[in-house]
Amino acid sequence: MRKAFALGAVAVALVAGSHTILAETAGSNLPLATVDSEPLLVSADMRDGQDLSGTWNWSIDPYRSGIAGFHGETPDRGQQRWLDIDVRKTMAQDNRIMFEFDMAHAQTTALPGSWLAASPELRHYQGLVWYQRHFDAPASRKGRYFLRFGAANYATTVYINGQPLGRHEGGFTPFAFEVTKQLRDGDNQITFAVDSQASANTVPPTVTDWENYGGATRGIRLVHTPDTYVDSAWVRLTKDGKLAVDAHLDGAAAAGQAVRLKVAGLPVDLTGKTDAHGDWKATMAAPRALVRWSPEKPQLYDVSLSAGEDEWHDRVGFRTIERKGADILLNGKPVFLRGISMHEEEISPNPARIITPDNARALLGEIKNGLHGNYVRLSHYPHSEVMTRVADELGLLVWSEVPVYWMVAWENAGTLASARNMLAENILRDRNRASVVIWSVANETPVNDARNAFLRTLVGDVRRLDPTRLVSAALLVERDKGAAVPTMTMADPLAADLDVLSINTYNGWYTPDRLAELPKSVWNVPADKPLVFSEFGADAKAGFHSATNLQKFSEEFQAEYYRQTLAMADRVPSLRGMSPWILKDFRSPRRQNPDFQMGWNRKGLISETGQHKQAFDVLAGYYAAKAEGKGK
Ligand code: GCB
Repeated sequence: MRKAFALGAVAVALVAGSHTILAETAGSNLPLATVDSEPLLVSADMRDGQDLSGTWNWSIDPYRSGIAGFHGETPDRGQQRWLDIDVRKTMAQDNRIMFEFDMAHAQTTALPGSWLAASPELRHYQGLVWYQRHFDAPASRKGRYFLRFGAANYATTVYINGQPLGRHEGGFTPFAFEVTKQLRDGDNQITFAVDSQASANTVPPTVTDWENYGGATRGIRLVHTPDTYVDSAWVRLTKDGKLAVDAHLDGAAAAGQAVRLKVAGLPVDLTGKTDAHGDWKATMAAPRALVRWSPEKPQLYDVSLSAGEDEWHDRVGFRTIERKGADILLNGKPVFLRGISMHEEEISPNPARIITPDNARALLGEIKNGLHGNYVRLSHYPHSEVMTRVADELGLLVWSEVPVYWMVAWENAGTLASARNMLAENILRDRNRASVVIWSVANETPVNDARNAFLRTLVGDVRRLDPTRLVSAALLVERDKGAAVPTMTMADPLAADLDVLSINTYNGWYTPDRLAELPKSVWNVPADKPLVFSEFGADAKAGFHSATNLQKFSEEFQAEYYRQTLAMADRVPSLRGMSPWILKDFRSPRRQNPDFQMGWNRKGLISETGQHKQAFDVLAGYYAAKAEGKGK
């Protein structure tokens, strides 16, 4: 299938990369789904389909016996979990046959959701897990059917009715396989293996500061389309005030197809014909009546694109975002990003990365209504499409990121291909979300030539796939050891390639600086670009108090840290926003102080169960004043 944005090089490098082993399951030798080969099904959540959430059988496979035999060969039949057979019956009928699995009688769990919370013995399991379920195919089928995974962490191999479909790498972006030919009347069986094990070459690699939630963490659906359908569509407002559409059709009637774009409630009726490749691009002057999307008025429109038998739908907000000097302009006006960072983890004592619309609203509602925010950094990887839809709905600007985090294998071609593919999958999924204003390509990566080249390739991809948004990356700064006051300098050559400069700072938490000294900090940064503090924060255990000596981990320390850091921020002339670390306490196995952490990073302004800490009110007060135009 030809894609208008083809990243041909990605597929080639990914296949090559699989021999260098990104994920352990890479050895399975099945075709790898990439943006070049897979159906994109943009806005698939708005299409007809069958939800395959619910009860699935599961079975662990720590030695990956279903992927390869113990000499690396194809696994023998006794280990092939995906076989479409009745294990008990087959063994009872012929005593020469033996299977070391029986998926149909294995224990069950509900998907989507990470296996870490499915059973106590899986709490710290990293490796391969098999899942299987049966479902009835729709009766009297016509058109095309696709098996679409919202995301599965990290490497996934999928089978239907005993036949392999392919595999996918990357834990946070959607992928799909066409199953039109494989579906059969009545009962169908889906099996998939998902391997959460990171390696030095995966993105992210093994060492992070968050829980590695293995498994199918987002929805699985059987999506239905007509024979020829709109595989990708992007509808937007351009900086010069036009409505623009780019679409790509897939199917026998894709070329020379009549297409028509409508926007409910607006005088928009744009017609045209696809070219020989099934592509259509068109623009028109934006109607005067168009209400621009903004955090204050998150106006969304029902957009439809009809093409032959297909009608593609989405709910789209129209706005512009630009950089002008050190300013970020939303709809032509300077905006200050009143934000906070967030992991994809629901409010719960035992989260499993289940992002329902209600869970997303609970989290984002704390930012919008509780903190008086207008912005969220969805760190450190693409979050669920449910989250960006709710951000559109509530009116929160979004920083969207790929997990190029800390120490990535910069020299590995497969790693670069993998990062490029997940970046492309993320952008292509969310280009229609008005909320998303910044694509970030990395977090806290040490400067070196290989890293600079790697990140510049990603920046180039963003500019090609979506020149309408801003590009950033959270950069490291150098601290002047001899200076009397905290003095930091941005010496990263990547700064020249970015629209928004971004710094994470933990002075006063990881450094012995006294909090009262923080406001005197000096930041040497280029003055002609907007700066955001993409992180700052301090741990506090909800309910632990230390009012007199402000001990670390107390709510009082965290609150004072915020007061002083915000006072520091007020003195940085090019500062245009911030996303302190972090909205909610989150699981992190590297955090094991028994009094305060026990596997949780406690930098949340709310606890894992939603309890507000004192610093929440400090930030809420600061943002309320900013929103009223009182702050600087
Ligand atoms: C950082 C990282 C973030 C960590 C945070 C911390 O700089 O970007 O992923 O969780 O610091 O808590 O140390």
